[in-house]
Amino acid sequence: MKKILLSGIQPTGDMHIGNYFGAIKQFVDMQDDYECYIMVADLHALTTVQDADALRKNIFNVTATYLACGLDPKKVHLFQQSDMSVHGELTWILNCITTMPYLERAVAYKDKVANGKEASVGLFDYPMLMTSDILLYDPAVVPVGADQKQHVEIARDTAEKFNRIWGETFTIPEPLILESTGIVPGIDGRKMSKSYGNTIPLFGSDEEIDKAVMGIVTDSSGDVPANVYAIHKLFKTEAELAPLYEANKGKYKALKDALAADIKAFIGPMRDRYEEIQANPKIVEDVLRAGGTVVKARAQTKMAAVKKAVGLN
Ligand code: AQP
Repeated sequence: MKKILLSGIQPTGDMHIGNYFGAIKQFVDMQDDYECYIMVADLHALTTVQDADALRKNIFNVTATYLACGLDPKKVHLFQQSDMSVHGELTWILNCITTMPYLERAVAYKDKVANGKEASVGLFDYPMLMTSDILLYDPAVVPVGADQKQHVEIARDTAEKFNRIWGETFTIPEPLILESTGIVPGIDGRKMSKSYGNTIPLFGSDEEIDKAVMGIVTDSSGDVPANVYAIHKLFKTEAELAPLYEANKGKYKALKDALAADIKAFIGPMRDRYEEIQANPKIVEDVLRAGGTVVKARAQTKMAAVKKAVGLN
């Protein structure tokens, strides 16, 4: 029997190359070796996207991105989180064994408060919903970017706590974070993030890719523009890059042009497929419907076991 893998992406906006290298690429690389549950985390997205048309469009686009990047719905269970009402049901049970001070230590929540914003109850409770997303499928691994490590640790702690109180019910999941792509830098050198406005779009037009690459922040103190090189390493090996950077010492424009060309060559075939899917929306509808049916049966079976364990049956 194959080990189980679970992960997901929030439909909160256009996918960027950080989402691809930090998460989606792992899903594609692992789909033959694991039984994969990959979701569109639309309930999580509600903490930020509160425009119904925009959310629908984003859900479609994340699913289309999964398919365009090479996830095969015949091998992978692709589903929409909100189709599984048991994720919310389990969240309530887990809320009841989780303390407020414990969740107050969650980085996403702390960052928001530190930036002077009022966090919604949904954002505060986000780690518990994510814990439910994970535990319902008993995954051995959860491939994520480094920013999500703490959330997987919360899932581990909560599974252990549940098992202590009510008996062995959940598998303890492991985060899977690749050192090379755990934090993909954005064009300003910080972590690439939609909310920082420092992204290179995954399926942008050539012009959008050129514009983002030309905007990579460089300083004139050395031969190699560090931010350009850090992103370039995602697309070519260091051995492949060495002669290019040697021949173009200090020529930042030439190096940016080479990076933009490499990004376009790499993304081109996936972008073509993405555009085909955009022109044929039924592909996405069919995939989510079929995935949802299979996943629902599994999630409900697990939830029945949880209810029995806690005395709610
Ligand atoms: N820069 C990144 N490097 C490595 N991994 C990344 N991920 C996101 N950005 C990077 C990983 O992509 C997956 C999906 O993440 P998400 O749905 O939680 O989106 P996100 O992390 O919220 O993406 P953003 O762009 O950073 O959104 P905002 O700005 O809204 O917070 C996860 O596995 C994540 O680690």
